[in-house]
Parts: sequence; structure tokens; C-alpha cells
Amino acid sequence: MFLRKMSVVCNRRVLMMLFYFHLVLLGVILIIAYDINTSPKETEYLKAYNRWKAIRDDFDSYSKQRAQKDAYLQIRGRQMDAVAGFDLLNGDSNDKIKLSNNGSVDERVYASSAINPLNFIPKVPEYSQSDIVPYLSSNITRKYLALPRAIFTHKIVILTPVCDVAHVLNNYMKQLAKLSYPHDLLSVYLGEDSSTDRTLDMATLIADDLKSNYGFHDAAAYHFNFSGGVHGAWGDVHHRASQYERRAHIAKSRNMLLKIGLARGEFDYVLWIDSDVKQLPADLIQQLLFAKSDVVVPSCLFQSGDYKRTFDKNSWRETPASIEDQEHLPKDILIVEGYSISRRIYLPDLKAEGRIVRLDGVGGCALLIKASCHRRGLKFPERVYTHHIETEGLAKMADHMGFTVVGVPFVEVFHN
Ligand SMILES: Nc1nc2c(ncn2[C@@H]2O[C@H](COP(=O)(O)OP(=O)(O)OP(=O)(O)O)[C@@H](O)[C@H]2O)c(=O)[nH]1
Ligand SMILES: [Mg+2]
Repeated sequence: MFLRKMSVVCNRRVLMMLFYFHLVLLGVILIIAYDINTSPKETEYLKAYNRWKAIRDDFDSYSKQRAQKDAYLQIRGRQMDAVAGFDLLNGDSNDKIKLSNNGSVDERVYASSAINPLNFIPKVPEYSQSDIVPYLSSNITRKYLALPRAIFTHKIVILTPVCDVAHVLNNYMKQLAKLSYPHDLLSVYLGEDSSTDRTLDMATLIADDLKSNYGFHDAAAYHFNFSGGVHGAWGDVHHRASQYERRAHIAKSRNMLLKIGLARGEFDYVLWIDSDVKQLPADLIQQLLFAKSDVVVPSCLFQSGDYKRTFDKNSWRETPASIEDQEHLPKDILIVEGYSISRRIYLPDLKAEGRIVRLDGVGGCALLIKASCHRRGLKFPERVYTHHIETEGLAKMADHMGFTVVGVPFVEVFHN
């Protein structure tokens, strides 16, 4: 009797132990399975990452070597100046001479000013070596800016993504209000997200003003219910490492705004204008339409003391040298312009070629695109597209879709 009782207890105990043993075993198997799935291993992703890392490191040392080699050839765009914390052009005149790049950028450029402009157009360089844009005499520019008489019929939608720009929107509105294109053919839509200030309120106010007081056909501001991107200190926003995330998010905002804008009317063209534009020429739209192109961009400059300098370095043309630099880059590498020597030619340096010049990359400060191109699928890549993203990615995509991409270097808009 006692023995039978013992064997029942034993069996129960053995069964319980077996049960717990299997439970633990199952747990261990699950943990191992989870770990296998999430731990780094030689996946395609990891391989691509390692390749990217190796190339990126090489690319940095390559850029450094080039910069050392050409001690005087230093492209110091506005972004790099601010990040490095110095302003080359505020120095003494010796600094200016250093910028003359072994004579390849004519020193007369530095002597030129609004009251003492150049009376010739500098020749197109092999690639851009300075961001200084000389003043040209109006005798020269006049013929590149003359417009035929025209009857305006095209309906145009102006689209502007906005974030944390409440303080500049009043000037943005003034710039739109002074456009000489018939206002009743213009509609304006602003797309806001992620702001920490009163951008949306301000955008709504200026949209009402454009409609009620300046005769625009329609205007409205929209809030997008998503967040992301890079915001905060100027240095963080413009750090090279932030550019993928920053521009991917702006591309997303542009694409969302595009969807809304195109649904609001039968438009012939989409005009992208950034909110922080300081000054637009009154005939901007007529000048861009004159190019009769699918995608057209003006020069986007900024005033730096006595100098005009290129702001939007995203409007560029590839050169044999820049193509060679990219030859061995794996497809997933993002190239961001304005951070190192890229051996491309920026739009303002292409003036000697004429009024309308072919481009491979465009910026979005002011950018006119045929609405039909957007309707046929042209948009702002939100991920790396042939090494580029956002507006530059759009230029690449437009080219692949068979659309024409040009710049009008004599037409100048100024950025803040
Ligand atoms: N909706 C939305 N718009 C944004 C965001 N970030 C920037 N923008 C807007 O997109 C346009 C271009 O952005 P900017 O920051 O001016 O880009 P940038 O001209 O290359 O750089 P900086 O002017 O030097 O800062 C502007 O109208 C911005 O207000 C964002 O996160 N969401
Ligand atoms: Mg800007």
C-alpha cells in the first residue's frame, strides 16, 4: 500500500518535472530562434551596410587628400562655413586672393560689384571651384532676360512645404504678391508638419491674405499628421550625417503636398517655392515658362557682404570628373552636394553657355515642373535614387522618364 502511494507520488513528480523541463526547453528554443532572426549576420543588408561604410570612409579620406593637394582650391560653401564657424569673406583681402584658385577664377570677379559689374561672362569652368557669383553688367544680362509679349493662360499651383518658419512667412507672402504673372491663374498651398512654433496659424493667415487681398485664385494651408525629419540647431540640421533623414522627410512632405495640390484643380504647372526665399524677381514665372522645359530651375543665391554667392548647390551638372568619382560607388550610397569637392558645375557657372542650360540636379528653392510630369509619376524620391534624394533625385528620375531638365542661370532668386 505504502509502495503504491510512493509510486503514484513519484510518477506525478516525474511528470511535473518532465513538464517543466519541456517548458524550459521550449523557452530556450524560442529565445535562440528569436536571436538568430535579429542578430547581425551576413545578410544582404549587412553586406550593403559594410560596403557603404567602407566606401564612405574611403570617400572622406579621398576628399581630404584632394583638398590637401589643391591647398588653394577650397570650396567653402555657406553650409561648410557655418559649420566650421568662420566666414572666409569677412577676412582681409589676402583671403580673397587665396580664393582665386590659381587664376582659374578670374580675379576681376572679386573686384566686381553691383556698381562695378563685369562686362564679360566668365567662361564655364571645368568644374565649379568657388561659389562666388560675379555681378554682370546689365548690357549683358538684358539680352538673356528679355521676354516676348505673351498672353498668359497657364494655370499654376505654387506649393511650399513649411516647418518652424512663422518668422519668414510674411516676407514669403510679399514675394508672391509682387509676382507679375496674373494672380487669378495662381493657387498657393502650404503643407506644414512637425512645427514647434505658430507656422500653421501664420500659413493660414497669409493664405487668406493672398486670396482676399492679392487676388490669387485659391490659397490654403494644410497640416500633415506625421512627424520626422531633422529640426533644431542649425549645425545639427545641416550636419552631413543628418542629410539622409532631413531630406527624406522633406521629400515626403513635398509628395504629400503634391497629392493635395494636384487634386485642387486642373493645373498646367507646379511651382515649388521654399518659404525662406528672400527675394524673387517679379517676372520669375514668365522667365521659367520661357524655357519651355519639363523641369526648370533658376539660380538660387545669397548675399554675403559685397558678394553674391551660390546658395542652392543642388542645381548642378555632372562633369567627366564627377562621373568618374562616382563610377565605383555602390548603388545605395547617397551623395549630398555642398559638403566636399564634387567636381560638378553649379548652375550660376554655366552662364557662358546661354540662357537655358542642361542640368543633372536641381534644388527646390524655386522650381517649375510641368504638372503632367508629376501626374505621370514624377515625384521626390524619399529614398536613395541613383545616389540622390529629394529634388536632386527628382532630376535624375525626370531624366530617366525622358523629361527635359534645365536651368536658367541668369534668373536669380535670393535665399535668406
Ligand atoms: N512640411 C515640412 N516642411 C519642411 C520641413 N523641413 C523643412 N521644410 C520646408 O522645406 C523647405 C526647404 O527646407 P530648408 O530647411 O529651407 O532647406 P534648405 O534651403 O536646403 O536649407 P536651409 O534654408 O539652409 O535651412 C522650406 O520651405 C522649409 O520650411 C519639414 O520637416 N516638414
Ligand atoms: Mg532654405
